Amino acid sequence: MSRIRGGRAAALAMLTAFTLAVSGCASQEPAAPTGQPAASGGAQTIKEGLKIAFLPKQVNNPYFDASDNKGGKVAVEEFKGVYSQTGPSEASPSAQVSYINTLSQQGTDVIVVSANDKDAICGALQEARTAGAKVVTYDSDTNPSCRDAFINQASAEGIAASQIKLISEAVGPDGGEIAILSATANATNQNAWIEMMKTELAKPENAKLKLVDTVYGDDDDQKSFQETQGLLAKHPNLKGIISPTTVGVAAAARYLSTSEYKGKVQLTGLGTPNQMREYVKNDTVKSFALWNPSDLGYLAAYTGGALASGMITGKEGDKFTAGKLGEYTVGKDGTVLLGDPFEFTKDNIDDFDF
Ligand code: RAM
Repeated sequence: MSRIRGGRAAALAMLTAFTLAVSGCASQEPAAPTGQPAASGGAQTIKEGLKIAFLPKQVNNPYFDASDNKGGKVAVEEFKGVYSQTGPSEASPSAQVSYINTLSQQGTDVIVVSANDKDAICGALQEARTAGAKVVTYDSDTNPSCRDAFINQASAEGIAASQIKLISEAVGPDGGEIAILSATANATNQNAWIEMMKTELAKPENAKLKLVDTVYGDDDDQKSFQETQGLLAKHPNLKGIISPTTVGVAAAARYLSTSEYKGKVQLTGLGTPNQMREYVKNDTVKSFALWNPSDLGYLAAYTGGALASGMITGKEGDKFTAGKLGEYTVGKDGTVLLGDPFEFTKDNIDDFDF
């Protein structure tokens, strides 16, 4: 967990700290030249010309713009592949199936996907793999049997501990009722984080916080806004809301900022600095967290390139170099861990632009 807080640190130190925080398990040694594998068997470099397609939960979400169009694209260009992003405009469970089928028919070498549902897209992904594609999940995993590797932004335990710590600090020592505003009800990442938050809340140090409701805004701005309104009407004693989705936390902040609850009901979650800046500055939100989404997309692209080039197979212990991020080792169940979440406050938010 990043303990780094802004305020006294100079902007440069903060950016360096953030880079280190999001690099997590990357080694501190200088990165090998682009596309060079770590010492292991198999191919030595990422093949040129690989078709690598990103399929986010939804397009037009600033979080996925950063992960895909800022991170993934840069990586694919570094190893001279062909980058694309495609996907549904709404984050619903089966909306991604037809996109997977099309990508497979187009002979895509690597499909990089954030799953709206861990099972609903499995059949389509298996067909794509049979047709020769490698599948990398990032952000939100599928069932592990349906993909070659999963790029995890941060551990579920780390994310949950950070979210509970932030709401606990915001609400204060008396604690009280809290609620969660999530994304879609089937999202693998959200459900893992919610389960871990319940585990955190069961710890004695969090005994004064009581989770009274969990609602779903479906990563839709309007629905998230209305669900926030509904929560406040239904729970007059609510002291805090956690929204571990960039869409949800921005919509909840917008609602709170002009309501009678501003400053009385606390809000934290996982947000992008550009979407949350206004609400941190006007004191609707004290702090929130996230990782660097463009590093997540960058790492996912390099992992896909290494898989499609035969440099790794996705088994535990496989090592590869992800360009500027350095060396990574595949962990249990084909998971590659990016790093720790980072906390944003009024003191450091202007150091970031994504
Ligand atoms: C939203 C999505 C995504 C999640 C981020 C924090 O953009 O729900 O899956 O990781 O928020």
